[in-house]
Amino acid sequence: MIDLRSDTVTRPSTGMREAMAKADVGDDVFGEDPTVNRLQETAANLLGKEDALFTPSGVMANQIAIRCLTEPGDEVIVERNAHILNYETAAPALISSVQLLPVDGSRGILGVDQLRAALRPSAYYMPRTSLICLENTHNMAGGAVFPIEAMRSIRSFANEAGIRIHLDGARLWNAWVASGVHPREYAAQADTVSVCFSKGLGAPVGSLVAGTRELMERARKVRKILGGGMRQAGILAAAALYAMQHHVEGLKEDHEHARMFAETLAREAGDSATCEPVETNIIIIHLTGRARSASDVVRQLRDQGVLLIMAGPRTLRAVTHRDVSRDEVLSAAKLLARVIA
Ligand code: TLP
Repeated sequence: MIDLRSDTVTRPSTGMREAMAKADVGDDVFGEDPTVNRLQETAANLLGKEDALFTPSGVMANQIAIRCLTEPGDEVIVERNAHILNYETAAPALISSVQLLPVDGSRGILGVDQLRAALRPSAYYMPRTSLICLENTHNMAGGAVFPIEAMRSIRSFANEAGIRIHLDGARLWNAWVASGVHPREYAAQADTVSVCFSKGLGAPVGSLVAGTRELMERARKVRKILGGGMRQAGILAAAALYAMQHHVEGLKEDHEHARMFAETLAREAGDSATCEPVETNIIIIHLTGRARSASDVVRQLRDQGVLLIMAGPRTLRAVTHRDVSRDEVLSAAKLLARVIA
């Protein structure tokens, strides 16, 4: 099978498994796992934040941040196709008792004028806007990189308006590799930032949220409430450390493969499909010809050994990652072109 459903499907590399096996561990609920502590320090330092907290998933990292940056009854501005709005099972309502206000972005990118228009005036009968969530890279916008200048403008608007910012940086590594802008620069535009080690970087489990020491103290408590207090988690933290040290550079190749996938599809499928511009490792494909529904295409491709996911009734998503080769990516694109042409 050529599995392009997500960059989460990768298996730990041999070096990563060795690092996991050798990890020094302790009970992290007591704060005594040396490898978890090392990961949190290393990541906080990379992200230019005072502290960081290891979490089992990206959803938990995002939800902890939202809980720490809002009060019940607040409103949180999100981009309409954001992961937090669409794929986190209404967790902000369940966990933080907040309401999400979706705003249409352009390839996931929000402008200051839009945010200003979405900001609630201060009135007792209205929700209080307290947080903006951004996503970089933006998953459903096709791995789009949020330009650092746009983030800086949002940051200064938010500062003036007294609103805080959370950055869902599940794929901040991809943004770094594609743009050359250091994660510290992106993270500086937000109060909290989440990153994932299990997407693209090949770790089996693990994400992290970073921010001030004070926020991370609250975050530790929220993680415990959510059942995310882990014990000898150093085995997982070792994979995350290994991923940061050894697997970031390889993302360049994933990006290259994604571009080649889109080019091959454009060449072979003619006007049966169009792709969103490819900036990183995600390809969003719109069926534009006579091709049936995206679900039919997914089924037919599966029968021929290629896995993609549906991203809409006539939209598909393919994601390149370290466990698929250039040849596999190219043959998947050719097969897709045959199926839809
Ligand atoms: N995204 C997954 C699916 O849930 C769609 C994927 O295959 O892309 N933020 C962003 C931007 C994400 O893309 C994801 C995962 C998460 C957060 C959540 O991470 P996990 O799955 O570790 O909770």
